[in-house]
This record gives sequence, C-alpha cells and structure tokens, in this order.
Amino acid sequence: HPEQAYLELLERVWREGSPRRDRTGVGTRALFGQTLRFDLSDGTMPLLTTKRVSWKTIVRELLWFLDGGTNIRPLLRDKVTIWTDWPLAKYRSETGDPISQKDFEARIVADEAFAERWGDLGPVYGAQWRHWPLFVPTDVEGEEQLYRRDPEGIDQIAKLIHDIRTNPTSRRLMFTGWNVAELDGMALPPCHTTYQYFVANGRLSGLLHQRSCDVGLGVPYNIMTASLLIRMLAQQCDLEPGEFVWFGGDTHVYENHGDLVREQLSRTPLPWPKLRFARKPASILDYKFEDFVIEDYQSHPAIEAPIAV
Ligand code: UFP
Repeated sequence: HPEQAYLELLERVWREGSPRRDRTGVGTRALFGQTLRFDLSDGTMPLLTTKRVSWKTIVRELLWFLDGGTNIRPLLRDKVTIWTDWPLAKYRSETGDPISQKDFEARIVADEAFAERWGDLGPVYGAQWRHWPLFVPTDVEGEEQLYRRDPEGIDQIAKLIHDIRTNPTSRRLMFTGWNVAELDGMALPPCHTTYQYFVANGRLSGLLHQRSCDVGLGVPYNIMTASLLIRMLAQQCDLEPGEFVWFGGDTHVYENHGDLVREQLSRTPLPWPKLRFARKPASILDYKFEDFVIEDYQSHPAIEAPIAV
C-alpha cells in the first residue's frame, strides 16, 4: 500500500532521528533529506487512511492560497482554524488581552477593522504565489532612477500555467514562496517552499521541496495540498496526472508526538480515495469547494496531537 511509505518515514524519523532543540522549545527528532513518491495517474490521492485527515480544510486552504489570501478572515468564515495560532499569539502578547481562541476567531469574523488589524499573516504563500512584489521604473533622469511598486506584482501561478501549456519541456516550471526579502514580515516562513513541474507522455508530475516537515501533523496536509495542485494544473493544461515527488529538508517528529506515532503505526492502511472534479473551471482561479469530489474516503479515526507554534 502506498501509505506504507509515509508510515515508514514516520517510524524511521521517530527511531533514528537525532534529538534536537528546536525553535518552539518542544524538541524534535530529525533526519535530513527524505523522499516520498506517489503515483497519481490512477486518480488516487495521498489522503492518509491510518488517521482521518480533514481534506475539506486542505481544499479550502489551497483555494485561499490561490486567491492570494493572507488574512485568516476568509478561512474562519469557512470554519478553518489552522492559521489562527500565530495571529492569536501576536494579539495576546501585544495587547495583554488573554482572549480565548474562540472569542478571537468570532471577533475576526464579526469585525472587519479588527480583522484587518489583527488577522493578517504578512506576505505568506498567497501574496508570493500571486503577487510577488515587482518594482517598475517611473522616471529616468540622469543617474537617478525612481521605482514604484506594481500593485499586482508577478503572478507566479498564471506564469506557470502559461509555461506548462506553451513550453512543456521547459526546465523552469517552478514557483516558490521563499521571498528572501520578505521573510521577516511573515507569520511563518513558507514550509512547503518550492514547487516544480515536469511534463512527459501527456502527464504532469510535480515535486515539492518542503524545507521543514512536521511528519506527524504537517506532512499529511502538505502532501495532499501538493497533489491537489498537480490535479488542478493538469486539468487546466489538458494533461493527465503523473507522479508526485515529495522532498523533505529538516524532516522531524516532535518529542510529544510519541502517542501519535505508536497509535498510527498500529493501524492498517485502507484503499486510498480518488479525486474527481465536478466540472472543468474556466481557470485555476475559478475552482470552488464543490468542484472537489473525494470518492470513497474510508479512514481510521482522527488522532489528536499537540501542535508546536
Ligand atoms: N509545518 C509543517 N507544514 C506546514 C507548516 C508548518 O510541517 O505546512 F505550515 C511545521 C514544520 C515545523 C513548523 O515543525 O511547522 C515550522 O517551524 P519552523 O519555521 O521553525 O521550521
């Protein structure tokens, strides 16, 4: 079963990873440079079955990235709370208000000005994918050249689709969230960092370089996001899906995820579900949640584990 590759990674990192202190203070065990490969050509998706993974959240988050979103408000309207931790921690520490997560989220949804002030994550994925900052010259006078920031910036996704369609053997079919100049302004520098694509025999394959990988909690989401994107890009470019290759840099399991590891490794994978699109949207920006039909997703129950912020 293809899920075995994930389970073996989880086990290997837990058993062999070198213990390290990490930014969050929790501590991890880590291996460097790990690979997973999944065949998407039969329509199946790497949606884990040894625990329930909330694919609806993953789809909504991906649509938010593609929409250029950087504020948690639209996510919270859809009841997606995976990005709340960072703005909430910032709000609490800057105001001293010990507000509960529930109340904070309710206020972001109800109060637009509050959401603008406290709900933004900085120039994270959506900003870089769709509006990478671009500075264009204004006046050229003598040696002085003045620049203004183009409000739209560079749309890496539109460029990628154009390039896949017009130059499928290009070796430059890439986009990245790793904007060095803007990392300091981001709530979290991109974890799923750089995406690359490859077309052969009418099939689109994709590779994700993920710099930092929480194998227990993050990776199940990240492999699904990247696979969804391959499927969407393939549909838009009239190609069939090929393979998804995942490459993990610092690949770690948190020290407090031992129960998760033991529980999940005791379970037997079930057949993977398939993804079908309800229609072909006019462009990559026109996908709606309802367009994603996940067929036959059976899984073992969810496993709760603490997230390190
Ligand atoms: N992390 C993931 N995937 C994600 C995401 C975060 O695995 O999509 F947003 C984990 C990796 C790491 C932490 O444990 O979150 C980010 O911390 P750092 O920036 O120090 O690598």
